[in-house]
Parts: sequence; structure tokens; C-alpha cells
Amino acid sequence: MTLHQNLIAGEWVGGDGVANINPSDTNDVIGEYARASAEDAKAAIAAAKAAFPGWSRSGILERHAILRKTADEILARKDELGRLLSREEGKTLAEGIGETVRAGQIFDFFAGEALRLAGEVIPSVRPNIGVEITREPVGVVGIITPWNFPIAIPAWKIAPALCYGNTIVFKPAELVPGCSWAIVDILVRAGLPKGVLNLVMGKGSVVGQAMLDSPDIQAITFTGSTGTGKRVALASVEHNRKYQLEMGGKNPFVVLDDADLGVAVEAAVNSAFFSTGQRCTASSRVIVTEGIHDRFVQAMGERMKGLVIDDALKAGTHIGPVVDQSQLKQDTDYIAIGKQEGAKLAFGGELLKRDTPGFYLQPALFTEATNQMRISQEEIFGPVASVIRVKDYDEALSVANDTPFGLSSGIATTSLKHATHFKRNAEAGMVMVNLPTAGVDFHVPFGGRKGSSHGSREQGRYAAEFYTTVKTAYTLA
Ligand code: UN1
Repeated sequence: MTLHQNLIAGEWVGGDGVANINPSDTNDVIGEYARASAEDAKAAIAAAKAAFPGWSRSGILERHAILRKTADEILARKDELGRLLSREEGKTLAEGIGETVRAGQIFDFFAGEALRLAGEVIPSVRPNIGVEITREPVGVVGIITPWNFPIAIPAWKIAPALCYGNTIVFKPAELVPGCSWAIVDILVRAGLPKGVLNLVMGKGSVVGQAMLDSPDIQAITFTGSTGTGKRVALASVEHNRKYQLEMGGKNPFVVLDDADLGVAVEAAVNSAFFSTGQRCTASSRVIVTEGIHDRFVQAMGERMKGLVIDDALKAGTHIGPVVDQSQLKQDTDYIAIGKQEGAKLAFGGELLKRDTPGFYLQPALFTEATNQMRISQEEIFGPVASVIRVKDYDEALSVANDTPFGLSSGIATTSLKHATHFKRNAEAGMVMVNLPTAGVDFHVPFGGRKGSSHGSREQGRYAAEFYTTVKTAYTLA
């Protein structure tokens, strides 16, 4: 079996491999991936630090060319990489290929941004003085990514970090090293100088901790759980470093009496169950006004009967397996909690057997849930959603906002008045009208508020805020 090594200071190193397992078929081992030690992480940080002076002064055409070549190769290999993604993470092949294309588009976008770096020249309030405002790279950036978007999230952190002249220590999620290894390999062959990007696969408690403890990392961008996000924040305050957190969600999807039923059901099913519900932008609270409630629940049940849950790589599969045993246990524990709390399990929730051993779960829909229940307040991160019945739009909005999180928020309505009011008053970083809460564009800001996020937005031109620091220079004419 091929061993995929870590990349430190431009050398592929490390021998202690761990198997990468396919959640659709646990007999299928995708490959061996090296596990970095704390010493490896320290060496990676030192390499990134040493490479920073050179890369931060590199020409924009060099950055453009490397990012552009990377985009081209990712897009040319979309079927193969999409398959690898689905094989290691369990989302369907269509979703895996779609995410790979998104990663290619992100590299392409930042290849363009490298050619558009700009500052401002403005007059001083004092005579004969000019002021220049420029953006400079931050330094060594630590990148810690989750398992649920194995190629898009690494892409949307690595591409802007490089574009703006930073060097990188990158720790992907232990469960899905394959896509991360592949994009690092592509970037190296695209011509990235030694030490600019270092890959340290391994445990959060070892590699992640070494990154948090290092005074030589000037910024950390993290997507993952709320608990780990807090640790990143605390350690970063200690080192006075910049940090950006993308954490949990408990995103509401409101369905009003005047909604187009077909649009509402499609968006709700997509939000709650596509990608096996394993998206921080997924909706697990469907808030429905009473006039449409019964029709909506019935139509959801019908739609859910038609969903094919099977091997992620099989043609015709709509929903792949849950990512691993411990996530499956969390999902089924929450299904049990929902029943104990008095919600009605209207559809699904059973473990399924398929041709191969995998973590298959029939998507679950609760009805008669209240917003106070744990299933309505805590992030489950699986294909489990509950319907909360409300009287009218005002109650729907107040229930939608009654959550510690604030990433995404959706509404199905044909009323311009309610759509407009909801866009203005939803306490979330992203609002979707007649669209699923998940599935976002790659060129516009991504992020949330309240307990979901911290720091400036990711993606699009807004990414510059995190990956650069502003300098104001005054010159006497
Ligand atoms: C999307 O919904 O298209 O971890 C992206 C997550 C998010 C990405 C969601 N950071 O689920």
C-alpha cells in the first residue's frame, strides 16, 4: 500500500502510516497516510518561518502562475479527485465532483486576485504629505480543516493564504487526509518554493496542539467543532495572534403558509439531508407555520421515501453513509434523545444494511418538536432534522433566532414583504430565500455570527481581511 508522507521544508517525510478507510465499505483501505509528531510540527513551523521572507516578496506573476496551474490540474482531474473525496468522506460522487470543481474555481479566483493586489494613495490632512495604505502578508498561517469538506475548505484557506504572500503549516482532519495530500502534491509540482506550504497530517492533540503553542504562527484559521474552536481562541490570545473560527450551526429553515410547497420541500430536504447532513450550513430546524404544516410534513415524508441511501460511489445514490462510527453513534444518540424529549419520529432514523459494511443511516425527521428540546438547540451534524410548528411569521422569526448559533438561515415564502423582513432580521451571516441553507458560492463572503464564527469572513475578496495586515505609510513630499 502506498504511503503518503508529510511535506516539511519541501521534503516528503515520515513513515508511521495510518489507514484511510472508506465509510461506504470499511473493508476498503484507500491508502496509508503518515502521522506527524509534535517534533514534525515544530520542524514544519520552522520551515514556514524560514520561507516567509522569500515568499512574502515573491512576484505577483509567480503567485498567479502557481495558483492558476493548481486550479487547472484540480479541474482536469475532477472526476478522479471527486471520487477520492467521496471514497474517503462518504458524500455522493456528484457531491464529491462538485466540491472538487469548487476547489478548482477557488484556486482560479485567487490566481486572479494575485494580479489585482492594490492599495490606496490618499492626501494627508497636513500639507505636502502623502499617505499610502497597503496590505502586507501576516506571516506564518496555521490552517486546521475539518473532515466534511475535504477539498473545498483546504482550498479556500490555502489559496488566499498563498495569494497574499503568507507561508503555511497545514493540518487536515485525520479522517480525510487523501484530498489534502493531493492538493499539496499539486501545489508543489506547480512550482511552490520549498517551505512555503508544509503538510502535517496527524492528531489534533499532537500536531494541532504544537501549532497552538507556537509563538512562530502569526495567524490560525480553523473550521471545526465549537469546543476545539474555543481552544484555538484561548491559545491565540495567549500569543497575541490573529485567529478566525468557523464552528457549529443550528440553522433554521422557515416555511410560511404562502410558500411554494415544492420549492419548500426541495430546499428543506437538501438543507437537512444532502451531504448526509454533515455540513455546518445544514438545516436541522424546520420551522413551519400552521396553515401549511400538515401538507408540508406529508410532502417531506413522500420525498424522503424516494431518497436512495447507499454506497457514495454507486450511481443513483442520493445520500451516502455517515463519516464514521463515532459520528453515527452521535446521530443515533440524538435520535434517542429526541424521542425521550417527546418529539415524534415521523420518518426514518433506522440503521441500514447495504452490500458493503458501512455507516448507513436512514435520514430522520422529527415532528412535534419544540425549540427548547436538545435536538433543536445542539448541533447533531448528521441527517436528523425536526419540524417545529409555529403560529405565524413573527413567531417563526423569533424561533429561528432563538439559538446560540448564527451561520445560515433560510426561508420559503412567496411574500416579498416577509422575505425582505427576514433578510434584514435573521441573526445569521448568510440568509437564503427559497434556497437551501447550505451550498454556497465560492466568490462571495462566507461566515456567521453569534456562536458560529469569530473573525473576518472567508472567501471572495473579503478573505484579504484575514490573510493580510494593513500598513499606513506617510511621506513628506
Ligand atoms: C456549503 O454549505 O456549501 O463546514 C459550505 C461546513 C462549512 C462549509 C459549508 N464550513 O459545513
